[in-house]
Amino acid sequence: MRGKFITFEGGEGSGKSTQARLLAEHLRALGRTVIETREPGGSPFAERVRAFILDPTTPPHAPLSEALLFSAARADHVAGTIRPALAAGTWVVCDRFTDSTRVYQGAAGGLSSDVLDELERIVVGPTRPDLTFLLDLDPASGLGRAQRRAVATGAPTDAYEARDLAYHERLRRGFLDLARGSPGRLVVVDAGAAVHVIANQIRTHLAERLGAP
Ligand code: Z5A
Repeated sequence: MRGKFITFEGGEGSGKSTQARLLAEHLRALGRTVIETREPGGSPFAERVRAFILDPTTPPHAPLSEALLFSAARADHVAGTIRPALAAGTWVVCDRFTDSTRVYQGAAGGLSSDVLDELERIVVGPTRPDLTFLLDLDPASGLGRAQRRAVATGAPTDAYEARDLAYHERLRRGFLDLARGSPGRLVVVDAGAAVHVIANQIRTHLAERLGAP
């Protein structure tokens, strides 16, 4: 039986990686085989593209160029990692997917939905998420979390984190608009709550939407 494909979306520091990891651990404890993956990235080629995209020294480029780079990474990730795993009955938990392109390059970058529809048709085809958790958080809090983590780990700020608050507000509105358009797939979760509270809400939503895992 095909595995389930679950994605996490949201702005910077909203806790996607934390919740993706906790959900994967929960599913494994219930006996599921699970892979955790991410975008951009998730395959050797896509990880190389990720390094290029997020490198602060990469020269500025147009939203279309950016969407094509994310799509090049995604094509390899879907074909080489996600599809084979799902076909083998493995559940796939992915940190960001096509909704991020819709919001970062579409809602915030200005690319039309026609272009994004076509890219998804070519790159993703029928491999769509069964369920997506949108971790919704006030951008100032999310950026604060990301900055505290950067100070603690010494990691450099990436090109997206460095953009102003108005840009991050646009991203938040873009994600919430997507959620309104796909209520059957996209579940909005209040990411301002404590980590374990959010994790419990996600498990409850998962069981309601997909049945007992
Ligand atoms: N991008 C794009 O433009 N188009 C696309 O198609 C795709 C992506 C796929 C990838 O960066 C960038 O690529 C991304 C969009 C763009 N923009 N940026 N930046 P990334 O993968 O490096 O970064 P990210 O996806 O934004 O992840 P993040 O900043 O690491 O945030 P997160 O995964 O949502 O959060 P976290 O790592 O789980 O938590 C952040 C910190 O907050 C950490 O210290 C946690 O311990 C803490 N945390 C987590 N949850 C909580 C709660 N509930 N309370 C308090 N503190 C918490």
